[in-house]
Amino acid sequence: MDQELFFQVIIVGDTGVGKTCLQLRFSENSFKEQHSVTIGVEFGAKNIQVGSQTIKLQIWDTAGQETYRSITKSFYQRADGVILVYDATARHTFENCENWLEEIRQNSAADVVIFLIGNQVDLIEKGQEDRQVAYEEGKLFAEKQRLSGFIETSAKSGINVNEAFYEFSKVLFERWKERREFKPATQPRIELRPTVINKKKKCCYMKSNNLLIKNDACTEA
Ligand SMILES: Nc1nc2c(ncn2[C@@H]2O[C@H](COP(=O)(O)OP(=O)(O)O)[C@@H](O)[C@H]2O)c(=O)[nH]1
Ligand SMILES: [Mg+2]
Repeated sequence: MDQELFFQVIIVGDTGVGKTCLQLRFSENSFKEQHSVTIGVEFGAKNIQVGSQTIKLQIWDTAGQETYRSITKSFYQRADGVILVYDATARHTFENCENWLEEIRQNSAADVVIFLIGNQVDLIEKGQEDRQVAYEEGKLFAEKQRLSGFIETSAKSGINVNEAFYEFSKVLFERWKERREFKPATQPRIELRPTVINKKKKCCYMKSNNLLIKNDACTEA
């Protein structure tokens, strides 16, 4: 049997878009009507089967600090994947996705897998007038930003939630396989050394405004 693979995933996005509910729907298949601000670090985990491969996804929920630049760097650094969520019935949460992406890219690993989710689409089924972000807009944004996937979900009804996490796991698995195949057997060692300028004869250089500059008047070889 294949070894179990373990991936850490974080969910980010504006407050109230349904991050905690998506995490709960996925890991416990439950839904909370009452909004409670997530305090501290919460996570849920679940196994997903991709072919013969078992993948354990551990989903970390934002700790009630859903403003840009307030989530700690370590939160991003340990993530194999990031799920960026907006509420399809609240346009400003979609517009903020650009800021979120900037923050994700500044703080995460270069090859982190990023998925975009437009949540709360159960509200739209009742009447399209509640929709504030077209499906095509979400899709176009994900394509332009070269994200690994886009899907619309409802944490309340459960629409597409398992599908979203399944697709996400597939991409994480593919990325893991690519990394394993292309990793050289022995990593080339690149050592960075500070430039040693003071090894030169002292008279060749002089100090000006705290800068060490070449002294053209120096006659020493
Ligand atoms: N109708 C509907 N309400 C949702 C959905 N997801 C979350 N909510 C509600 O939106 C509010 C915020 O959800 P929460 O998961 O706490 O948002 P978070 O701040 O992003 O973690 C709660 O009152 C939820 O019941 C959804 O898919 N559909
Ligand atoms: Mg929350």
